[in-house]
Amino acid sequence: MLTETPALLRQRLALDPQRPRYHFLPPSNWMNDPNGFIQWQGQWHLFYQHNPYSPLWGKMHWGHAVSSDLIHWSDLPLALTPTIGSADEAGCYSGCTVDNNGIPTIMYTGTRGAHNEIQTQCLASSHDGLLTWQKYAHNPVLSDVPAEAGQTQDFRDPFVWCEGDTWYMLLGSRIHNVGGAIFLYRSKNLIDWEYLHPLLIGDSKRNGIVWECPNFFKLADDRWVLVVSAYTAEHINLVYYFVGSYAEQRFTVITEGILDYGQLYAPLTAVDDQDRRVLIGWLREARSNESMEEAGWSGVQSIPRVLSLDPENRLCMSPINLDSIRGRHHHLEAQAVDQRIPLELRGLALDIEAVFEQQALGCCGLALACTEDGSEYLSIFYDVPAQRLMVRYADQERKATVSLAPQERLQLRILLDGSVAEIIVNERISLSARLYPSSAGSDGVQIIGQGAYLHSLDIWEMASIWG
Ligand code: DQQ
Repeated sequence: MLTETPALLRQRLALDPQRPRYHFLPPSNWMNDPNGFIQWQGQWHLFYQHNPYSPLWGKMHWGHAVSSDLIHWSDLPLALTPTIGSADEAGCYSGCTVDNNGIPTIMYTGTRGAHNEIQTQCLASSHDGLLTWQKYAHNPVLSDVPAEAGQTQDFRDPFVWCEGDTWYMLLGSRIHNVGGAIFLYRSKNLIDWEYLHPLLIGDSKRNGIVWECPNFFKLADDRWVLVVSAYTAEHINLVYYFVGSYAEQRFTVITEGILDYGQLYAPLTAVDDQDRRVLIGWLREARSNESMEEAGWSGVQSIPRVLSLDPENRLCMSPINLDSIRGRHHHLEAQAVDQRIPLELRGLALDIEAVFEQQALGCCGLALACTEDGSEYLSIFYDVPAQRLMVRYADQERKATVSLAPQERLQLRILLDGSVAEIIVNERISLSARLYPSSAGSDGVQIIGQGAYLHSLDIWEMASIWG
């Protein structure tokens, strides 16, 4: 049987106007969490949760792609595949890659059971530059959920880092009847793990019933950040961050916030050779299984973002430099906005920087992916008196409070790409939306607002990263 190469698959699916062209996604089929994100000898390796056989979630494999600039990616063969009769026979769930004395080493969760209910921690290493992976012969290296978790099967997504000669590992979990929990372990060899204590425990009424995909890192001299993806019974899953101090393996929270108010989930971070902490996250679909099957693909990764903290300990994010794929540039000078202003430019692959003055009673924003008849559009709207961002598409609405300081301008950065709109406001509030334009002609751009004043608008038409 002849099978299409990844390049041919990409070419065929590129005709779909909903399919992003400058965000990473696999040649076809399902993708969710980023995994094992690491810069290794100058090259970025991105692994990802992947069902290579269907555009729906299924038996999890690790897909693999490599990049030198975090923008253009090349597909590599699958890195991890479930092995029948082993700890990962039902799936290779999320995890990370570490540098174990020069040997690239993956820690991941292997699952067994009809519902992936047996979750244990496994190890694999590579001896050919991260191309092929050998699973440790005595997997799993950790099986028992801490007793204080109570009746819990959720025990997954190892995040590992090194301090001196000691490895530390976090696992996402829950405490029965309490909320999400992150458990802390340590080891001298990545194989024998000693449980220490919970790094943080959540509250099911406030921030989810299970915490998944932890990340923990130092972001300023004396500030550490914990990121957790919170799974709720109602599937309104959100990513939370906590900023605090960390000493003697204890984390004391000072501030907390929501990392994304929309579809970004299960992000993973890595530090690069310039000491930047870079985050990439899964942009979940917001369409039916039938539509995903028809499309033949599902799941997109965000554009990587560089993280920092502001003086108020809020997590700030700025997309990596995209100059190399920015094409034709459009610029609009300052002007008052009291009605819709349609622009001549059209497009579904745009990088937008809009800056508005904060007028006392005004509201302002942009409508994208608009049809001529006004029946379809994505509106991104800031209500100054309410200090609230509202993002609407079809019957979906998402909101986020964006408190501006007096005189502070509203800065909207929007990465529009087919069915993706990553929206970052004043570098500190993120709301990632999904939209499903019905044709390539649903691509109008309008400035919207009343009593508003546009300070500047810059829009770049974006090139495809696939050539
Ligand atoms: N996705 C993986 C799990 C993780 C979840 C399974 C988060 O490891 O907890 O595909 O989206």
